[in-house]
Amino acid sequence: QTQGHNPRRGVGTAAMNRAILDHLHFTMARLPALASRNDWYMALSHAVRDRMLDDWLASLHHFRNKELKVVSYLSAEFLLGPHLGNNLINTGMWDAARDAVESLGLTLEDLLRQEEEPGLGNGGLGRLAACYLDSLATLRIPSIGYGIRYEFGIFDQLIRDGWQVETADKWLKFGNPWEICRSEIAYEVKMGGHTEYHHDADGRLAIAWLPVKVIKGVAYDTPIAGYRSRITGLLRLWKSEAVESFNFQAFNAGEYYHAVDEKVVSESITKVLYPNDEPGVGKLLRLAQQYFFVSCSLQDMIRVHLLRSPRLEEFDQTFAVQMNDTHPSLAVAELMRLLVDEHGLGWDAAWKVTRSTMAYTNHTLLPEALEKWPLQLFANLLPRHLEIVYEINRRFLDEVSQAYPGDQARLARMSLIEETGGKFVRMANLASVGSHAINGVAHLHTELLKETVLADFYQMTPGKFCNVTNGVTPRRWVLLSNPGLARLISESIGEEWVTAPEKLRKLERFASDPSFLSAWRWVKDANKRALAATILERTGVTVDPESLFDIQVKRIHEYKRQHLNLLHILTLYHRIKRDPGAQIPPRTFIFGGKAAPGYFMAKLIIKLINSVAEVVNTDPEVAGRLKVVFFPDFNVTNGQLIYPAADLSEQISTSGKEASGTGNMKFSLNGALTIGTLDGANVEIREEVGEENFFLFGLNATEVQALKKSGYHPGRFYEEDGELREAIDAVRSGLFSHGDAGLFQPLVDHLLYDDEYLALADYRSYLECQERVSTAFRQRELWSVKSVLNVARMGKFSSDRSIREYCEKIWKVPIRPPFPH
Ligand code: 26R
Repeated sequence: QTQGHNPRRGVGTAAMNRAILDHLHFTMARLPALASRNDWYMALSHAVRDRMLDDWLASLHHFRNKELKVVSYLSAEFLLGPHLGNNLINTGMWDAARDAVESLGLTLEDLLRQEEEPGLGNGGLGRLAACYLDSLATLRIPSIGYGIRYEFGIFDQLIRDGWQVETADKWLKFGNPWEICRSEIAYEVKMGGHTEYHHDADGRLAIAWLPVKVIKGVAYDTPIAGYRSRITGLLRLWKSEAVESFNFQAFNAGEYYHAVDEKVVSESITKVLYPNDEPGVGKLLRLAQQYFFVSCSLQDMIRVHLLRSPRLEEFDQTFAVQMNDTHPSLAVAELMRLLVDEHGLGWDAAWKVTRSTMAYTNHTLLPEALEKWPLQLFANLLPRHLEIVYEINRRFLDEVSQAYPGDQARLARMSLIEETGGKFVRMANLASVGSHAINGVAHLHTELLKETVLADFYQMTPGKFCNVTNGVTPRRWVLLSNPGLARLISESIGEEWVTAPEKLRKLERFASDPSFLSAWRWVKDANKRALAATILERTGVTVDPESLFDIQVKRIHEYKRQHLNLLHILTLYHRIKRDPGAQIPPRTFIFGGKAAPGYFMAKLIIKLINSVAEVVNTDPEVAGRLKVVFFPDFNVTNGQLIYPAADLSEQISTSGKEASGTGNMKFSLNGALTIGTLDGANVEIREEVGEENFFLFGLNATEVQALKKSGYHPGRFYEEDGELREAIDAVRSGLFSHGDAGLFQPLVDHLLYDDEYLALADYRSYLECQERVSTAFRQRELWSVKSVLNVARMGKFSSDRSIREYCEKIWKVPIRPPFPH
């Protein structure tokens, strides 16, 4: 080691160069000449991580500071995306790292591509949690994200013969340089068995839970860099292990194999993320996952609290706990158990502090997605928690009947236990009763929540309800993913927008500056060319970067209506075939998204997209005019390439079904215009960017409800609209399935006889709106003006704003002044 140079510190190019070589040697044990790309990636990442440690260790100290309340974000999912690029951006080490890497004869781009992203989430909910961690650290709020260290995250999607094929996501295969295993931070989690009551020496009633199984949870910590904030947040994920209670006295071969079996079962708890983002029948392993991570997290919080104060009645002054949907809602019962059974608090004191600690965010109105666990399954895994749930329920229903005497129906609806045909524990009710605050994730969503799924709770305790509209981090979703746009913006209005996105408004002035507009257009075109190159590489399809890039990327779901998008494509296809002179600007339709492996209709939609693509892309009569692409394996990494390249963002869910959406924000923040319904955050996006800069179509939520109530007959729309009939008939005829008319029959039947999500009802309105899009795209300069105005007016949708609102309305955590630069 060169004298005076500490390879662990120093952020200049030369220091980084030495640090990378140092890690290649001492951490990876490789000679430069023999190093693989992964070796270099690991060496660089370790060098970057070293440089985050001073701030991190200082930040961890905040947990012991009595003056600071810590935000604890409980989430079964964190869809982080790759760390390296983000950490380089947030710490300000990008340029030094790039130059250091180049001085070693490598490129940073290449090393960035080496990282397997941690895909520890399904979609919106998990990605939101990741954006919130970024904002918490940036805003210098002491925080911990608690979750599960899945050994396999969301599956990788392959497309074979047009069908989705799932493969295991082996993200840890080459090692994870960002996590630190803290073997000494570990907790035991009990499962199964039964409870016993006895009187202790003082004659007090004592409760013992005698489990059949005890599992150990070990903490794996990942630092989360704030943007130039000198604060590094903590993501603490739990891995399950067998407890080391091997009985060597009774050792024999049988015992040995039994012990190894135990290890396998214990480790299976955190093996794999459930890929459903729709209802699943109660799966024991999923309930075990939820309980496991909630219990480890709360035990950890109690340990931290006791470092500050012996009084657990003051737990709510140490932590504000946010439950990300109902997946962590067992926290209500588990905190009660820990306080009452393990720490000797009385019920009333424990309940008071539990309630004032907990808050619950709801992320879906789909009734079938509301979690409920079969009572028997719950009882078998968590016998003590069921007793606690019953006691919470008994006291709660007393309050309800006092407030609404004689209202049996209401009592049945609000009960934590569903008893109509099979018994279930209702997790949304548990979360609502156990929280002091309940929030939806967009204005419309919160209103509907109050009118529908949580109406009874709203009527009883309206003051608990509030809205916090979602947001996304401009660091990952502009600065990192769209450096060209970020540079253009910063050159024009300065850099403050990165942490103060309301400053983006200053761009409005440039919307009338022709040279700015052409630079803007140039950036978008470069992004489109980059996407086109990757599309060619991954799918073999050549697309024209001059064409309108019309993109829908998100989980595949009937309520999101990818099939409505398809009906538009089919109609354009027929129009061009019928009238080759039709004035239709060239479009490239790009889809991406995963289907839950057990969701047949979603998988059939993927097959149909690919089948339509095959026909359209090879038909000489539409050559140069229409292209259809299914971009495989949509994830955070691919999103970073796709959002910046969009001209048009498809946000076309049935109004009232999409709680918020966050992809809608990413597109618009990157200069795409939106075609969308009045659903979720689309409503607020349109309000912000101005109705003249947003393509609105379709029924609104009230009209949707009314149409359903009056009896919806999709067949009538089919019969009365010739173009719609033509599109559906083409699918039915086998045109896209090599003559196999049966292949898409289930999808067609679903549309004609059920169409739960009103695709046919919105078809004509959607088509007319798409014509307005086409017309607008022909006036390219005007389109660019709208694009600039979209970006200029998207400041509200920074996750920094969302986090500030959580601090004020829910967590009661002071907002600290911005870090002085
Ligand atoms: C019950 C279980 C199988 C389950 C149901 C639903 C698991 C996961 C989900 C996914 C839901 C909760 C989800 O991801 N919701 C999305 O949350 C985003 C962030 O708030 C919203 O933007 C998006 O509209 C919403 O669908």
